Amino acid sequence: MQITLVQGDITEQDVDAVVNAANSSLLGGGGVDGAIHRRGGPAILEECRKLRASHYGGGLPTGQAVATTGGDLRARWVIHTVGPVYSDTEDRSALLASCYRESLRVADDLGLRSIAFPAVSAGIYGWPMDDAARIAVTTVRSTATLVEDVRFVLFTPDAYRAFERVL
Ligand code: AR6
Repeated sequence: MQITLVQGDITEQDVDAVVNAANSSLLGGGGVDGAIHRRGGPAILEECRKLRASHYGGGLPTGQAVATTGGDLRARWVIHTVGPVYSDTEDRSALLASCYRESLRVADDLGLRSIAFPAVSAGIYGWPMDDAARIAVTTVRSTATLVEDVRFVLFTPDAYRAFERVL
């Protein structure tokens, strides 16, 4: 597996799947979630609503992942995962690691070769970037997968540098 770092906008990536740092409602939000739904168009939300009705009446649990169409994105798929909200008092890193593992498992189920991840939980959900980067990279490295190209797409220079230090 090759791991690469990109500074930029995940919605522009030419990969099989982009991962969305969603919330359990799957119905959109701010940050990377808002950007993906804006650029990908209404087909993504439509599939999210269907998934809620068919499988996730109570919402997608934290640490799990599920795929929809990529709509108008270059990526054919969006894999939605729900990161944990950062906590000072409770160690939720296993849930954050699960987001990366489960996203790769969904990609494997679909037979995908390339995937782009944002820094899940490291925005609105408040996870310190250095720690989020460490969990992201170590989890992806230690996951058995057929995905060959894993791209971390970091929105800011600070986030890029945090991932660079870990790599
Ligand atoms: N491309 C790549 N990275 C981005 C982009 C983009 N277009 N936009 C933001 N980021 P966040 P979370 C970075 O807040 O912390 C939503 O409302 C951002 O700078 O998107 O998991 C959901 O609906 C940060 O480094 O996700 C949830 O309610 C990283 O992506 C909640 O936010 C993640 O920030 C999830 O919060």
